[in-house]
Amino acid sequence: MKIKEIKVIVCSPGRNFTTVKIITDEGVYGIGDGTVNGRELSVASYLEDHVAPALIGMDPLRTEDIWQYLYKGAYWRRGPITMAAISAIDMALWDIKAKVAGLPLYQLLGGRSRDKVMVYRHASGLEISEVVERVLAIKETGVEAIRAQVAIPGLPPIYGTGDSTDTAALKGRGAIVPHEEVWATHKYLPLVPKLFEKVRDAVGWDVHLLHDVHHRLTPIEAARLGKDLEPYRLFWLEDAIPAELQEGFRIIRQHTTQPLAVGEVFNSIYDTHTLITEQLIDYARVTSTHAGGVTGIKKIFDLAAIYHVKSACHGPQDVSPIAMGCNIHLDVAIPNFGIQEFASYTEQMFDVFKCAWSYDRGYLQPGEVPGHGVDFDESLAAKYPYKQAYLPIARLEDGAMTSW
Ligand code: GCO
Ligand code: MG
Repeated sequence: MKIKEIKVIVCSPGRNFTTVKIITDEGVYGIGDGTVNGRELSVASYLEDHVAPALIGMDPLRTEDIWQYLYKGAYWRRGPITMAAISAIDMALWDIKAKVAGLPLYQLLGGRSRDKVMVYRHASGLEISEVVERVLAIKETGVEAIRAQVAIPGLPPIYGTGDSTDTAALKGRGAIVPHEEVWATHKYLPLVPKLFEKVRDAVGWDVHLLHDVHHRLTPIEAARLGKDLEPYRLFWLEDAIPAELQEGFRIIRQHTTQPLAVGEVFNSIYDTHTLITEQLIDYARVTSTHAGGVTGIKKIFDLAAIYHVKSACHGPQDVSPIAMGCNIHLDVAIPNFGIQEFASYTEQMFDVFKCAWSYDRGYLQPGEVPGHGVDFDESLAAKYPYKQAYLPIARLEDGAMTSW
Protein backbone atom coordinates (compact mmCIF):
# COMPACT_ATOMS: atom_id res chain seq x y z
CA MET A 1 0.00 0.00 0.00
CA LYS A 2 1.32 3.50 -0.85
CA ILE A 3 0.26 7.10 -0.19
CA LYS A 4 -1.20 8.28 -3.51
CA GLU A 5 -2.61 11.74 -2.68
CA ILE A 6 -2.70 14.18 0.24
CA LYS A 7 -5.38 16.88 0.35
CA VAL A 8 -5.32 19.84 2.74
CA ILE A 9 -8.66 21.58 3.31
CA VAL A 10 -9.25 24.73 5.38
CA CYS A 11 -12.96 25.20 6.06
CA SER A 12 -15.03 27.31 8.45
CA PRO A 13 -18.32 25.69 9.59
CA GLY A 14 -18.63 28.17 12.47
CA ARG A 15 -14.85 28.42 13.02
CA ASN A 16 -11.75 27.60 10.96
CA PHE A 17 -10.35 24.06 10.80
CA THR A 18 -7.32 22.69 8.92
CA THR A 19 -8.03 19.13 7.79
CA VAL A 20 -5.78 16.61 6.03
CA LYS A 21 -7.00 13.69 3.91
CA ILE A 22 -4.46 11.01 2.95
CA ILE A 23 -5.61 8.70 0.12
CA THR A 24 -3.80 5.43 -0.60
CA ASP A 25 -3.39 3.56 -3.89
CA GLU A 26 -5.78 0.90 -2.52
CA GLY A 27 -8.55 3.44 -1.93
CA VAL A 28 -8.34 3.44 1.89
CA TYR A 29 -8.11 7.01 3.21
CA GLY A 30 -7.54 8.66 6.58
CA ILE A 31 -8.20 12.15 7.91
CA GLY A 32 -6.37 14.29 10.45
CA ASP A 33 -6.65 17.66 12.20
CA GLY A 34 -3.98 20.36 12.10
CA THR A 35 -5.99 23.31 13.42
CA VAL A 36 -3.99 26.05 15.17
CA ASN A 37 -6.46 28.78 16.14
CA GLY A 38 -5.51 31.92 14.16
CA ARG A 39 -2.77 30.15 12.17
CA GLU A 40 -4.85 27.69 10.13
CA LEU A 41 -3.38 28.87 6.80
CA SER A 42 0.20 28.55 8.08
CA VAL A 43 -0.32 24.87 8.90
CA ALA A 44 -2.06 24.34 5.55
CA SER A 45 0.92 25.84 3.72
CA TYR A 46 3.41 23.79 5.75
CA LEU A 47 1.49 20.66 4.82
CA GLU A 48 0.84 21.48 1.15
CA ASP A 49 4.22 22.99 0.32
CA HIS A 50 6.66 21.01 2.47
CA VAL A 51 5.10 17.78 3.72
CA ALA A 52 2.66 16.31 1.19
CA PRO A 53 5.09 16.14 -1.78
CA ALA A 54 7.63 14.24 0.34
CA LEU A 55 5.17 11.59 1.54
CA ILE A 56 3.69 10.55 -1.82
CA GLY A 57 4.70 6.92 -2.50
CA MET A 58 5.52 6.11 1.15
CA ASP A 59 3.96 3.17 3.02
CA PRO A 60 1.14 4.72 5.15
CA LEU A 61 1.42 1.95 7.76
CA ARG A 62 4.90 3.19 8.76
CA THR A 63 3.44 5.67 11.26
CA GLU A 64 6.50 5.83 13.54
CA ASP A 65 9.01 6.19 10.69
CA ILE A 66 6.94 8.92 8.99
CA TRP A 67 6.58 10.73 12.33
CA GLN A 68 10.37 10.65 12.81
CA TYR A 69 10.90 11.62 9.16
CA LEU A 70 8.76 14.75 9.60
CA TYR A 71 10.16 15.57 13.05
CA LYS A 72 13.88 14.97 12.55
CA GLY A 73 13.80 15.70 8.85
CA ALA A 74 12.44 19.23 9.41
CA TYR A 75 15.80 20.24 10.94
CA TRP A 76 13.98 23.21 12.60
CA ARG A 77 12.20 20.99 15.10
CA ARG A 78 9.12 21.51 17.27
CA GLY A 79 6.90 24.61 17.37
CA PRO A 80 3.10 24.86 16.97
CA ILE A 81 2.96 24.94 13.16
CA THR A 82 5.41 22.09 12.50
CA MET A 83 3.89 19.88 15.20
CA ALA A 84 0.29 20.54 14.13
CA ALA A 85 1.25 19.48 10.62
CA ILE A 86 2.89 16.31 11.96
CA SER A 87 -0.18 15.73 14.15
CA ALA A 88 -2.57 15.96 11.20
CA ILE A 89 -0.54 13.48 9.12
CA ASP A 90 -0.18 11.15 12.12
CA MET A 91 -3.92 11.08 12.89
CA ALA A 92 -4.70 10.32 9.24
CA LEU A 93 -2.12 7.50 9.14
CA TRP A 94 -3.47 5.92 12.34
CA ASP A 95 -6.98 6.20 10.82
CA ILE A 96 -5.71 4.27 7.76
CA LYS A 97 -3.88 1.70 9.90
CA ALA A 98 -6.96 0.97 12.01
CA LYS A 99 -9.19 0.78 8.90
CA VAL A 100 -6.77 -1.71 7.30
CA ALA A 101 -6.83 -3.73 10.55
CA GLY A 102 -10.63 -3.51 10.60
CA LEU A 103 -10.52 -2.28 14.20
CA PRO A 104 -11.53 0.85 16.15
CA LEU A 105 -8.32 2.81 16.84
CA TYR A 106 -8.33 2.14 20.61
CA GLN A 107 -7.80 -1.59 19.88
CA LEU A 108 -4.40 -0.70 18.37
CA LEU A 109 -3.51 1.39 21.46
CA GLY A 110 -3.91 -1.39 24.03
CA GLY A 111 -7.65 -2.01 23.95
CA ARG A 112 -10.13 -0.75 26.51
CA SER A 113 -8.77 0.17 29.97
CA ARG A 114 -12.16 1.72 30.95
CA ASP A 115 -15.78 1.44 30.01
CA LYS A 116 -16.40 5.16 29.47
CA VAL A 117 -14.59 8.49 29.28
CA MET A 118 -15.51 11.17 31.85
CA VAL A 119 -15.72 14.75 30.56
CA TYR A 120 -15.75 18.19 32.10
CA ARG A 121 -17.88 20.96 30.63
CA HIS A 122 -17.76 24.77 30.86
CA ALA A 123 -19.86 27.14 32.97
CA SER A 124 -19.16 30.86 32.77
CA GLY A 125 -21.00 34.11 33.42
CA LEU A 126 -20.73 37.81 34.00
CA GLU A 127 -21.76 37.49 37.67
CA ILE A 128 -21.08 34.76 40.28
CA SER A 129 -24.84 34.13 40.58
CA GLU A 130 -25.02 33.46 36.83
CA VAL A 131 -22.13 30.99 37.01
CA VAL A 132 -23.81 29.16 39.92
CA GLU A 133 -26.99 28.83 37.90
CA ARG A 134 -25.10 27.44 34.91
CA VAL A 135 -23.13 24.99 37.06
CA LEU A 136 -26.38 23.65 38.55
CA ALA A 137 -27.97 23.41 35.11
CA ILE A 138 -24.99 21.47 33.75
CA LYS A 139 -25.02 19.17 36.80
CA GLU A 140 -28.66 18.38 36.00
CA THR A 141 -27.54 16.94 32.64
CA GLY A 142 -25.48 14.28 34.41
CA VAL A 143 -22.08 15.97 34.06
CA GLU A 144 -19.81 15.16 37.02
CA ALA A 145 -17.04 17.73 36.38
CA ILE A 146 -17.58 21.41 35.63
CA ARG A 147 -15.17 24.28 34.91
CA ALA A 148 -16.32 27.59 36.38
CA GLN A 149 -15.17 31.00 35.11
CA VAL A 150 -16.50 34.48 35.92
CA ALA A 151 -16.02 37.98 34.50
CA ILE A 152 -14.04 40.44 36.59
CA PRO A 153 -16.06 43.42 37.87
CA GLY A 154 -14.58 46.65 36.59
CA LEU A 155 -13.13 45.00 33.49
CA PRO A 156 -14.88 44.25 30.18
CA PRO A 157 -15.55 40.48 29.81
CA ILE A 158 -12.27 38.74 29.03
CA TYR A 159 -11.73 35.62 26.88
CA GLY A 160 -12.31 32.49 28.92
CA THR A 161 -13.66 34.35 31.93
CA GLY A 162 -17.20 35.67 32.07
CA ASP A 163 -17.79 36.13 28.42
CA SER A 164 -18.32 32.89 26.54
CA THR A 165 -15.01 31.89 25.02
CA ASP A 166 -16.48 31.93 21.56
CA THR A 167 -18.08 35.34 21.95
CA ALA A 168 -14.79 36.89 23.00
CA ALA A 169 -12.85 35.12 20.27
CA LEU A 170 -15.53 35.94 17.71
CA LYS A 171 -14.75 39.64 18.29
CA GLY A 172 -11.58 38.76 16.39
CA ARG A 173 -13.51 37.05 13.60
CA GLY A 174 -12.85 38.65 10.23
CA ALA A 175 -10.58 41.19 11.87
CA ILE A 176 -7.19 42.00 10.41
CA VAL A 177 -5.79 42.31 13.93
CA PRO A 178 -6.73 40.49 17.13
CA HIS A 179 -9.21 42.03 19.56
CA GLU A 180 -7.42 43.69 22.49
CA GLU A 181 -8.48 42.91 26.07
CA VAL A 182 -7.49 44.37 29.46
CA TRP A 183 -6.31 42.23 32.39
CA ALA A 184 -5.86 43.12 36.07
CA THR A 185 -4.55 40.37 38.37
CA HIS A 186 -5.33 42.34 41.55
CA LYS A 187 -9.01 42.43 40.58
CA TYR A 188 -9.03 38.72 39.69
CA LEU A 189 -7.24 37.12 42.66
CA PRO A 190 -9.76 38.02 45.42
CA LEU A 191 -12.70 37.12 43.17
CA VAL A 192 -11.97 33.46 42.41
CA PRO A 193 -12.21 32.13 46.01
CA LYS A 194 -15.56 33.96 46.32
CA LEU A 195 -16.73 32.26 43.12
CA PHE A 196 -15.87 28.79 44.38
CA GLU A 197 -17.27 29.41 47.86
CA LYS A 198 -20.67 30.11 46.23
CA VAL A 199 -20.40 27.37 43.62
CA ARG A 200 -19.30 24.69 46.11
CA ASP A 201 -22.10 25.75 48.53
CA ALA A 202 -24.65 25.39 45.74
CA VAL A 203 -23.43 22.25 44.02
CA GLY A 204 -22.15 20.22 47.00
CA TRP A 205 -19.15 17.88 47.09
CA ASP A 206 -20.02 15.21 44.53
CA VAL A 207 -19.18 17.38 41.52
CA HIS A 208 -15.60 17.97 40.42
CA LEU A 209 -14.91 21.71 40.04
CA LEU A 210 -12.16 23.10 37.83
CA HIS A 211 -10.78 26.54 37.03
CA ASP A 212 -8.65 27.85 34.15
CA VAL A 213 -6.29 30.72 35.01
CA HIS A 214 -5.18 30.87 31.38
CA HIS A 215 -1.46 31.62 31.98
CA ARG A 216 -2.20 34.95 33.67
CA LEU A 217 -0.34 34.77 36.98
CA THR A 218 3.22 34.75 38.32
CA PRO A 219 4.30 31.64 40.28
CA ILE A 220 3.84 33.29 43.69
CA GLU A 221 0.42 34.70 42.70
CA ALA A 222 -0.56 31.20 41.56
CA ALA A 223 0.68 29.80 44.88
CA ARG A 224 -1.51 32.32 46.70
CA LEU A 225 -4.56 31.40 44.58
CA GLY A 226 -3.90 27.68 45.05
CA LYS A 227 -3.83 28.09 48.84
CA ASP A 228 -6.96 30.28 48.83
CA LEU A 229 -8.84 27.62 46.84
CA GLU A 230 -7.81 24.61 48.96
CA PRO A 231 -11.00 24.71 51.11
CA TYR A 232 -13.10 24.16 47.95
CA ARG A 233 -11.20 21.04 46.85
CA LEU A 234 -10.84 21.85 43.14
CA PHE A 235 -10.13 19.00 40.75
CA TRP A 236 -7.47 21.27 39.26
CA LEU A 237 -6.19 24.79 38.69
CA GLU A 238 -5.29 24.99 34.97
CA ASP A 239 -2.57 27.02 33.25
CA ALA A 240 -1.76 28.86 36.49
CA ILE A 241 1.33 30.43 34.93
CA PRO A 242 2.96 30.53 31.48
CA ALA A 243 4.82 27.21 31.30
CA GLU A 244 7.82 27.91 29.11
CA LEU A 245 9.68 28.16 32.44
CA GLN A 246 8.71 24.68 33.64
CA GLU A 247 10.65 25.09 36.92
CA GLY A 248 8.35 28.01 37.81
CA PHE A 249 5.90 25.36 38.96
CA ARG A 250 8.31 24.42 41.77
CA ILE A 251 7.28 27.63 43.57
CA ILE A 252 3.58 26.79 43.31
CA ARG A 253 4.19 23.20 44.47
CA GLN A 254 6.06 24.46 47.55
CA HIS A 255 3.02 26.37 48.81
CA THR A 256 -0.12 24.47 47.96
CA THR A 257 -1.68 21.02 47.60
CA GLN A 258 -3.94 22.40 44.86
CA PRO A 259 -3.79 19.91 41.92
CA LEU A 260 -2.32 21.56 38.81
CA ALA A 261 -3.01 21.05 35.09
CA VAL A 262 -1.04 22.46 32.16
CA GLY A 263 -0.20 21.71 28.57
CA GLU A 264 -2.81 22.75 26.00
CA VAL A 265 -0.22 24.96 24.30
CA PHE A 266 2.54 22.33 24.46
CA ASN A 267 3.65 20.81 21.18
CA SER A 268 6.31 18.30 22.25
CA ILE A 269 7.35 16.05 25.12
CA TYR A 270 10.21 18.47 25.83
CA ASP A 271 7.69 21.20 26.75
CA THR A 272 6.55 19.06 29.67
CA HIS A 273 9.51 16.79 30.48
CA THR A 274 10.54 18.64 33.69
CA LEU A 275 6.95 19.19 34.80
CA ILE A 276 6.28 15.45 34.57
CA THR A 277 9.55 14.00 35.85
CA GLU A 278 9.63 16.38 38.85
CA GLN A 279 5.91 15.75 39.46
CA LEU A 280 5.24 19.49 39.33
CA ILE A 281 1.82 18.89 37.75
CA ASP A 282 -1.02 16.40 38.18
CA TYR A 283 -2.61 16.55 34.71
CA ALA A 284 -1.01 16.90 31.27
CA ARG A 285 -3.33 18.79 28.92
CA VAL A 286 -1.60 17.91 25.63
CA THR A 287 -3.99 17.12 22.78
CA SER A 288 -3.68 15.13 19.55
CA THR A 289 -3.81 18.23 17.30
CA HIS A 290 -0.93 20.16 18.84
CA ALA A 291 1.53 17.66 20.36
CA GLY A 292 2.28 15.24 17.54
CA GLY A 293 -0.94 13.35 16.95
CA VAL A 294 -1.72 9.91 18.36
CA THR A 295 1.97 8.96 18.26
CA GLY A 296 3.07 12.17 19.99
CA ILE A 297 0.64 12.29 22.88
CA LYS A 298 0.80 8.54 23.53
CA LYS A 299 4.54 8.95 24.21
CA ILE A 300 3.82 11.87 26.58
CA PHE A 301 1.08 10.02 28.46
CA ASP A 302 3.26 6.90 28.75
CA LEU A 303 6.03 9.04 30.36
CA ALA A 304 3.43 10.74 32.57
CA ALA A 305 2.13 7.39 33.81
CA ILE A 306 5.50 6.66 35.46
CA TYR A 307 5.25 9.89 37.52
CA HIS A 308 1.60 9.68 38.67
CA VAL A 309 0.59 12.34 36.13
CA LYS A 310 -2.74 11.79 34.37
CA SER A 311 -4.06 12.77 30.94
CA ALA A 312 -6.51 15.61 30.37
CA CYS A 313 -6.66 16.22 26.62
CA HIS A 314 -7.56 19.77 25.59
CA GLY A 315 -10.98 19.68 23.94
CA PRO A 316 -12.67 23.04 23.17
CA GLN A 317 -14.24 23.72 19.77
CA ASP A 318 -10.94 24.70 18.18
CA VAL A 319 -9.77 21.11 18.72
CA SER A 320 -11.68 19.57 15.82
CA PRO A 321 -14.10 16.62 16.01
CA ILE A 322 -11.36 14.54 14.33
CA ALA A 323 -8.89 15.29 17.12
CA MET A 324 -11.65 14.72 19.67
CA GLY A 325 -12.12 11.28 18.14
CA CYS A 326 -8.41 10.47 18.40
CA ASN A 327 -8.37 11.82 21.97
CA ILE A 328 -11.29 9.59 22.99
CA HIS A 329 -9.63 6.46 21.57
CA LEU A 330 -6.50 7.30 23.60
CA ASP A 331 -8.61 8.22 26.68
CA VAL A 332 -10.24 4.77 26.57
CA ALA A 333 -6.97 2.88 26.21
CA ILE A 334 -4.28 4.52 28.39
CA PRO A 335 -4.03 3.46 32.05
CA ASN A 336 -3.49 7.02 33.37
CA PHE A 337 -6.55 8.76 31.93
CA GLY A 338 -7.60 11.77 34.01
CA ILE A 339 -10.44 13.61 32.29
CA GLN A 340 -11.47 14.82 28.82
CA GLU A 341 -12.45 18.43 28.14
CA PHE A 342 -15.62 18.53 26.03
CA ALA A 343 -17.27 21.70 24.70
CA SER A 344 -19.13 19.78 21.96
CA TYR A 345 -19.66 21.30 18.51
CA THR A 346 -22.31 23.05 16.42
CA GLU A 347 -24.70 21.32 14.04
CA GLN A 348 -22.75 22.79 11.09
CA MET A 349 -19.56 21.23 12.44
CA PHE A 350 -21.20 17.84 12.95
CA ASP A 351 -22.54 18.07 9.36
CA VAL A 352 -19.01 18.47 8.02
CA PHE A 353 -17.30 16.09 10.50
CA LYS A 354 -19.33 12.84 10.72
CA CYS A 355 -18.50 11.30 14.10
CA ALA A 356 -18.84 7.71 15.29
CA TRP A 357 -17.85 8.88 18.78
CA SER A 358 -20.75 9.80 21.02
CA TYR A 359 -21.53 11.84 24.11
CA ASP A 360 -24.15 11.04 26.74
CA ARG A 361 -24.72 12.56 30.19
CA GLY A 362 -21.13 13.40 31.07
CA TYR A 363 -19.37 10.57 29.28
CA LEU A 364 -17.92 9.89 25.84
CA GLN A 365 -17.58 6.67 23.84
CA PRO A 366 -15.16 6.24 20.89
CA GLY A 367 -17.47 4.21 18.66
CA GLU A 368 -16.67 0.76 17.23
CA VAL A 369 -16.14 1.48 13.52
CA PRO A 370 -12.67 0.79 12.02
CA GLY A 371 -10.40 3.83 12.30
CA HIS A 372 -10.81 6.86 14.57
CA GLY A 373 -14.42 7.01 13.50
CA VAL A 374 -14.60 10.54 12.11
CA ASP A 375 -15.29 11.20 8.43
CA PHE A 376 -15.12 14.49 6.54
CA ASP A 377 -17.66 15.79 3.99
CA GLU A 378 -15.40 17.61 1.53
CA SER A 379 -18.20 18.99 -0.67
CA LEU A 380 -20.08 20.38 2.32
CA ALA A 381 -16.83 21.77 3.76
CA ALA A 382 -16.36 23.72 0.52
CA LYS A 383 -19.53 25.64 1.36
CA TYR A 384 -17.77 27.08 4.44
CA PRO A 385 -14.66 28.91 3.20
CA TYR A 386 -11.91 30.17 5.54
CA LYS A 387 -12.80 33.32 7.51
CA GLN A 388 -9.89 35.29 8.96
CA ALA A 389 -10.19 35.22 12.74
CA TYR A 390 -7.83 35.47 15.70
CA LEU A 391 -7.73 34.81 19.39
CA PRO A 392 -7.57 38.08 21.34
CA ILE A 393 -4.45 39.54 22.95
CA ALA A 394 -4.27 40.94 26.49
CA ARG A 395 -2.72 44.08 27.92
CA LEU A 396 -2.50 45.30 31.53
CA GLU A 397 -4.32 48.46 32.56
CA ASP A 398 -1.09 50.42 31.93
CA GLY A 399 -1.00 49.13 28.37
CA ALA A 400 1.81 46.60 28.76
CA MET A 401 1.39 43.27 26.98
CA THR A 402 0.62 40.34 29.28
CA SER A 403 0.19 36.56 29.02
CA TRP A 404 -3.31 35.16 28.63
C1 GCO B 1 -9.46 25.59 27.33
C2 GCO B 1 -8.64 26.59 26.62
C3 GCO B 1 -9.35 27.35 25.55
C4 GCO B 1 -8.28 28.04 24.74
C5 GCO B 1 -8.54 27.94 23.29
C6 GCO B 1 -7.40 28.56 22.52
O1 GCO B 1 -9.07 25.23 28.44
O2 GCO B 1 -10.42 25.09 26.70
O3 GCO B 1 -8.00 27.46 27.54
O4 GCO B 1 -10.27 28.20 26.11
O5 GCO B 1 -8.19 29.36 25.14
O6 GCO B 1 -8.68 26.60 22.96
O7 GCO B 1 -7.63 28.42 21.17
MG1 MG C 1 -7.27 26.14 29.08
